[in-house]
Formats: sequence, C-alpha cells, structure tokens
Amino acid sequence: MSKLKILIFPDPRLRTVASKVVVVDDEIRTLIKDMLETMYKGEGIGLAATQVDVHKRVIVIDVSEEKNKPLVLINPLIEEIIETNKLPYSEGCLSVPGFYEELERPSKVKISTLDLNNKTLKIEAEGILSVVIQHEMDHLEGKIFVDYLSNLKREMIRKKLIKQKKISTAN
Ligand code: GNR
Ligand code: NI
Repeated sequence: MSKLKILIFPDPRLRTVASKVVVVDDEIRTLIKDMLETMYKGEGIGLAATQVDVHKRVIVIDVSEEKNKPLVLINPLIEEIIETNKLPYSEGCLSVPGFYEELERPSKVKISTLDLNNKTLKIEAEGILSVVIQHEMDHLEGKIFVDYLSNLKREMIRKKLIKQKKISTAN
C-alpha cells in the first residue's frame, strides 16, 4: 500500500467533477487500499478520490471509534433524503487543514452504491455518517465545505492556506 498526496484548497484540481467507475477492477481496488491508508494516516474519517487527484467516483469512510470499519462507496447516489431536519456538525476537511466550521446537512439519507464486487447496495445513514457521506459526495462534484461559508470566511481560509504553502515550499 502507499500513502497518496492530498490536494490542498484552493488547488483548482479539487474543482474537477469525477467520472463514474465503469467496472470495479484491480486498479480500483488498489486505489481504494491506498485511499484507506491515506485516510487513516491523515486521521480523517472520510476521503474522496478527488482529494488524491484521481477523478473517479470513489469514496472511503470510517466513522468507527476503533478505526476498523472501513466503508467503500463507488458511484454513490442519494436515493432519498429521509430526514430533512438539519444536523449541525463542525466539519473539517483533509484538503482544508486546520479549519473547522459548523454546517447543517440533512440528518438521514438513503443512498445506493456499488461495493468492491460490483454489487449494488442500499445504505441508510444517519448522524455523523450521513454528514460525512454528503461531505464526500460533494468532493466528487468539485465542491468543498468552505463553499457553504460566507465569502469573507472562505477568502480568509484561502489566503491563510496559500501563505502556509509558501512557507512550507520555502523550507
Ligand atoms: O476527517 C474528516 N472529518 C470530518 C468531520 C466532519 C465532517 C466531515 C468530515 S470529512 C473529513 C475528511 C475529509 O476531508 N473528507 O473529505
Ligand atoms: Ni473533505
């Protein structure tokens, strides 16, 4: 397995809309292994392929306490928003390191997805899992959680991350 490099906001590649996976083959399974390793090493609870500059509709998630319940989503679709009531949650993103902001998203969703063996699965997700699935599906559309913030906040975050990048590349 190998750890992949994560793109940092405002990298324009994070705006790419991902393409559907045609067939789940060994190349996709290797990508998933590497994404899981990258997510666990980064101490994230989710990762979309977009974030590692692979523009395919692949997501890995693990919201378990022990970090031993990986969930893989391929070509996920929201089938139904079951609970429209909004769940406030402080969101972070491995592509926006160091910044956390409270957002509200539907608290319960039903999705359909392919599994590692090309089989269609339906999943009902609530709570944090519902939030993370929606956060990751946004990445596949080129959308980042900072897009929901005010222009002022997003600009502040953008400037700070550009500054940090300049410092780290100078060292
Ligand atoms: O690690 C992550 N934590 C998190 C917290 C609240 C809402 C969403 C997330 S996902 C994020 C990892 C990430 O950037 N996934 O794209
Ligand atoms: Ni993210």
